Amino acid sequence: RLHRVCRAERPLCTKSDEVRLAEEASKKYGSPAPTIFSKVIDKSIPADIIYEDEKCLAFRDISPQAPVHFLVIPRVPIPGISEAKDDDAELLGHLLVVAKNLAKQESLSEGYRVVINDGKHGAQSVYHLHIHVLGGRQMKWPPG
Ligand code: TR5
Repeated sequence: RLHRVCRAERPLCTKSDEVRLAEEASKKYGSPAPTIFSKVIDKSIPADIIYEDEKCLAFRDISPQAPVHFLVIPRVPIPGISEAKDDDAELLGHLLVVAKNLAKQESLSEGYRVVINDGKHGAQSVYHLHIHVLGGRQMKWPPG
């Protein structure tokens, strides 16, 4: 499985690395209000984490809207896709690659839906960028 335990196994991903990431993020994005996902990242609240690496982590949605429903989030607290910078292209690409690798790992061979909600009209509720991956049932179009 792709699941890797950050602190235990990856010397790159130390506490000071997290502090450095936070400093870089605050230079780039200001200081966005911390969300519940910051607590998932720092493990101060439990989550069903299915994957993590130095740039991102993925965990199961607490209120699944499909038999498989997980979120992929960057470690840096970008509030939403509309606030990502053009030079985040590599990170954004990485999140998508992780999403599709995990979809395969979750056996979503019949297909799946990838969603990013943004802002009020997008019905975003947590202002830490996240990619939803939903699968295991037939999706409909258009979404509500
Ligand atoms: O509405 P948007 O696109 O912002 O999606 C936010 C998603 O975060 C929703 O699907 C929620 O169900 C999900 N969510 C909210 C919390 C949470 C979570 N997923 C996993 N773990 C969670 N914890 C611990 N706490 C939440 N408040």
